[in-house]
Amino acid sequence: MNVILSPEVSAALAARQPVVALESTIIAHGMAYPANVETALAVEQVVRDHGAIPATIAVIGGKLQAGLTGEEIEHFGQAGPGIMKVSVRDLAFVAGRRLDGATTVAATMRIAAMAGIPVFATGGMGGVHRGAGETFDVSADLTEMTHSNVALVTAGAKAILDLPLTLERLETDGVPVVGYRTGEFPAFYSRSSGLKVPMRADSAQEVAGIMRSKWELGLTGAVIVANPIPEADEIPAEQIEPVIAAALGETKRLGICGKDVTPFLLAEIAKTTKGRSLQANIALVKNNAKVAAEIAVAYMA
Ligand code: PSU
Ligand code: MN
Repeated sequence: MNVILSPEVSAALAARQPVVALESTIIAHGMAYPANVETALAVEQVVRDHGAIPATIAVIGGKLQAGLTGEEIEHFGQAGPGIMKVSVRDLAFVAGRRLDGATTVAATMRIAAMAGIPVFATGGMGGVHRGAGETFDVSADLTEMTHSNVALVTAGAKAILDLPLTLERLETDGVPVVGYRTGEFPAFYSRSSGLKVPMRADSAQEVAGIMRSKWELGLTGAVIVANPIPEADEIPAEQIEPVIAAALGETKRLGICGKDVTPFLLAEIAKTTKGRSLQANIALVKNNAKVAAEIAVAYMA
């Protein structure tokens, strides 16, 4: 096993108990301190409250780890952008150099699959960026969906991305996108995007059934569970759209590219909305953790 499991995660997997993987880029690069640490710990508690064991995934001193201590989460939160954002491309580098790394959806999925953890909750997945025809900026999260047998619970994808092109790419790659109690692909801060999902499920048991069927058939890769933000916490699309457009303009103006794009946009949007986007972000991650725990319980039953 290439992954170091915490004693709790190790015992849970050995006993075939439900486990939910969680990412660490959201801690180090997705939110500011101390909200990032508070959220990471609260999300772990939500997973526990719904009958599963949380396994926050990161690279620590070059070791791939599933299940972090409170001190380790605090370290990632405090160090923030001082810790490298690690996608699949970067795993060999941080491992070889014995560095710490905050894992993106792609890298977290890969490590979860190595560890045998089939369910993963995030906030929002990466996707095809607006203007990708020019920039070629397509998140490695999408590539990973064809590789790792993990169900990813996500609040759709943020409207900083080109959502129609993201869905096109997933269709091409043969990745099922299942609307969870919705027929629409959610747009992270907003419940609706106007885009249809190709399929829906109305219970954790249905999702677990799709996961089993997919992998029993030898169909490699992810099942995306698109779970909308709770109504009470959503920001209507027409309110958030100008904020996103302005943030995208700033990226262009400052020449930000590569892996810096997503963290920059998140921080800009949080600044402009004076924390409202952060509040929505926290609410949707918790909601995803709850649904992921329920799916993990159903999958293990
Ligand atoms: N979307 C969010 N919050 C996040 C991210 C995406 O709403 O924190 C992070 C995730 O870790 C995701 C990564 O995997 O950004 C995608 O980065 P990129 O676009 O550089 O692939
Ligand atoms: Mn990118």
